[in-house]
Amino acid sequence: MLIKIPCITYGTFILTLTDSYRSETVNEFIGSVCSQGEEGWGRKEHVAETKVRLSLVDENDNDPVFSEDAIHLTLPEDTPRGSLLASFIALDPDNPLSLLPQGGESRVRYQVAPDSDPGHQFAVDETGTVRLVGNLDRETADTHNALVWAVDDGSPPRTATATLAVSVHVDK
Ligand SMILES: [Ca+2]
Ligand SMILES: [Ca+2]
Repeated sequence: MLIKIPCITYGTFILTLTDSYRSETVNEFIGSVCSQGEEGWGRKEHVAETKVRLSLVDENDNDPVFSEDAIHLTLPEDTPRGSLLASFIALDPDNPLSLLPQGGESRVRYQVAPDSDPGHQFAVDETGTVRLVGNLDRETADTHNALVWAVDDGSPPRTATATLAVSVHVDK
């Protein structure tokens, strides 16, 4: 993208972007800077031109986004440990094409919110897959609402939350 920068006679100048560019879509500008001598544009030897390359640094201004905010399951009480229960996928809009260590980079890590799983019965791996890692006991709890966090790698990080709702029944 080429941006226009007004010519100046002499001195220093400050470049100001007057539009709100988003670095998720544009991360580099090339503009021309020129200056004219005291006699104006009539004498080419007093005209100098240089190019300025501007790179935008992405800010982490977007939360990750889950493809599904909630998954509801009904499970038998004797569901074995290690069973795959659900898969959550979250993407981060920040700087999705960049390999530079800035912004969110579209990488997220997953975590089960500790307060939502006091019995440590659910675990999520780096792909967003949730497994049962404890025993289900209908007499202790017949429903569970485990919150899955997707945390981006921005600074500071931003978080999105999805819910895995589980109803426990006795398999007869
Ligand atoms: Ca951003
Ligand atoms: Ca982000």
